[in-house]
Amino acid sequence: MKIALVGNPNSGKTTLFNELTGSTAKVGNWAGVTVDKKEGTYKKAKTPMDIIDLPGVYSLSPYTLEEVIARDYIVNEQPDAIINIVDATNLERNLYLTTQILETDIPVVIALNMMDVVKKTKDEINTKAIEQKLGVPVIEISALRGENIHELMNVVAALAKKREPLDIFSGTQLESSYRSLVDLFTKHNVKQPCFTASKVLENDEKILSFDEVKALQAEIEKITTLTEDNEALMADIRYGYIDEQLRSAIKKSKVLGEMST
Ligand code: GDP
Ligand code: K
Ligand code: MG
Repeated sequence: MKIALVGNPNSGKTTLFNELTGSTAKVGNWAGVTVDKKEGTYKKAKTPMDIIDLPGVYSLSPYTLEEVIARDYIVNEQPDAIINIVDATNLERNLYLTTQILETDIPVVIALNMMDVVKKTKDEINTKAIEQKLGVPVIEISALRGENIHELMNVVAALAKKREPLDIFSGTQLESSYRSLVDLFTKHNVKQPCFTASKVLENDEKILSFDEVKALQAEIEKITTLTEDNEALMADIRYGYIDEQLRSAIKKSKVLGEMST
């Protein structure tokens, strides 16, 4: 799972990144430019998380190189979650970026950083109220002191937990074709390999006409023979799945059942 750190310059991104990734960190460059690209792994979670430190930005507008890099990454790479690191001593200005991040459909957790400083001042921050207004978890941390980091990552993991694609093919006559197609598409980095495999088996013309699928046509034909009957066959498999797996959850009222017959 891919987690991106996004925040203003000097909000503590690098401090948090180092705390999370330790010796696993690698520094490179973003393609074609000399802005640092830092990636590493957070190993203390049940599933290790790939962490990427995006360039510090005040906005997601397209004006600076850093903004374009951050924006392109969020839009094109679709991280599983964003940690929006916010300098709690400079809340209003930092939330300007937050509003833009929250306009994407990617899960977001706000890490309210520098809470060690806030606690020394008389400032009060109503974290729960911010959570309620913005509709995302807000976790108070101190990146510098390593405080509350594990709690932050637990919330991130819960939010970003991958949903496994539904598998309706077990025990059906298309099971082995389905598994081979998923392997093929995964190997060739086709997006949504499971969905694509299922749609190919359904003889879905739109999916079959995608360039990345068309390029694999010869290999697809080795795995399965598609005919117009495939659509009906897939419908049978879907209804079979629903009947077998979900029948017990759908209690039909006897009266209604009798009335409809
Ligand atoms: P970046 O520009 O977002 O990568 O920010 P840095 O990680 O470089 O941090 C900017 C400055 O804030 C550095 O001097 C850090 O030591 C300091 N800093 C980061 N996190 C905290 C924190 O939780 N508490 C305090 N007091 N200082 C912090
Ligand atoms: K800095
Ligand atoms: Mg930095």
